Amino acid sequence: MTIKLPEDFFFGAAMSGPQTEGSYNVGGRLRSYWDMWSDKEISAFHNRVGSYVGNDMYHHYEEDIKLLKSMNFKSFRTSMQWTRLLDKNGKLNQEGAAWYHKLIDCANENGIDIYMNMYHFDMPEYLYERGGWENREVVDAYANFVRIAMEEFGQKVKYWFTFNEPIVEPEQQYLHGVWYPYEKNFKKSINVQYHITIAHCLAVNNFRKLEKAGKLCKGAKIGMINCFSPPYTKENPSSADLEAVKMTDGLHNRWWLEVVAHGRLPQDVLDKVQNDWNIEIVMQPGDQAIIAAGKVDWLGYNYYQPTRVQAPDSEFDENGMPCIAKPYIWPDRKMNVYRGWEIYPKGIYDFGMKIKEECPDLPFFISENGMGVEGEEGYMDENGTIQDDYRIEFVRDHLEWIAKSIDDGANCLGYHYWGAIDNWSWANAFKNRYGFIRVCLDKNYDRKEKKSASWIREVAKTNSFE
Ligand code: BGP
Repeated sequence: MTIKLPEDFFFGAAMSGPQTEGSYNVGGRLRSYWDMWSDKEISAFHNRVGSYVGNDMYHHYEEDIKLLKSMNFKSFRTSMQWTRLLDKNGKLNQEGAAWYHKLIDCANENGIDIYMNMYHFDMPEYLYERGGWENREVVDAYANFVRIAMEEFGQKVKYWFTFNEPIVEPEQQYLHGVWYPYEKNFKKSINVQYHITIAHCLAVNNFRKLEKAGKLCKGAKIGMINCFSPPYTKENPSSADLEAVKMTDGLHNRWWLEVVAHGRLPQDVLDKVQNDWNIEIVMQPGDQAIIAAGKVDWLGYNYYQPTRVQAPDSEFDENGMPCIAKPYIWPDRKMNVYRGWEIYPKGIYDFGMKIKEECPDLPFFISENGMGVEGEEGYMDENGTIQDDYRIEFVRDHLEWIAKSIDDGANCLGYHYWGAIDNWSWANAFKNRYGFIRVCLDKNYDRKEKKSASWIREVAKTNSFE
């Protein structure tokens, strides 16, 4: 059966500055949190490959843009590294700006829209040392960074995004203890989440001011990108299971949806945190008005896996921290064993319908979806092409559910595949490859198409697939 997507539905690629650019110490680039962590503890990174090289896009950008164009992609999301664009005084670093001008010009010349995201987990080291997102002054520093970037590139970048996955740093660094500094402290995590929220809203406000002053392209848009995941629980749940679903959804999903669609924070979540758990979120006078200005023009929705939860064993842990939920293992789940993530394409539909219900006026697009696989060399044929049928199946199945969500009224405008060109994946480094394009680490970061590249090329050309 042929499945058709709307004619104006767009395909594109998602990547980020810190995972692709490399050239970490040229052109006045400052050190980032990732450079710091790599230096402190290289053994935390797969095969001891730290943050330094990305996929060498700094040198390959012209070839990369042409590759994206050849796959009939209309757009490319990357992020501007704060560490490359500004110096330590918060002023423009001309050499860094010059590289971004080259990248953006090249995309524009090739008819590829740049979707410019302003933050992808990459705090400058000197600001991290001042407390990072725990420090409200860093929030202002971020707003300054965004303003300078929009002033510099506002005439040539149409689509701006404030954050990628703003939930990830609070959780990975301060709640689950997975990323440096490995803390498990809900109070810190929720306050970092709050500060990032304020940072987002200030950035939107800067965008609106510049837009009003005629400093941006005609039709410019501002958005936020987040990893949304529909929370599910077991069959025949108890009321405690349902409460676990509600709070998981509240903290991960609704928190951001309410800010970007309605300019407010979810009151039930604030009540739970501040009244039931007695945890202070440090707010300043005037914050409510700042948050009211956080509404965006559209939303990027990253989807990889569903969240399955059930009631926690107790309400608080041994350190007095609230327990929100504990994982529920669905007996029928199908896993991507390399990443440890469940593959559940219907989840992309379920959350699309949730956006439709809860934020009916907010258009969105799938801003990340993809499959990372370890040991892809094992799938290489005699011509050196990776036969990645598993990736074709993964994308196809998700596109089918996206098509259904559009049929059922979701305002989903397009699809960006994550890691269209293999890139560096944080602590996993180059363990799992996501790309339609392979990056040959042993051959100067050469690019080579995988089987999936010709498949997606056809899909993006015709907006249809079998
Ligand atoms: C998203 C991030 C990306 C990317 C992707 C794949 O959460 O926005 O930066 O890394 O996940 O995850 P990973 O690289 O950890 O396999």
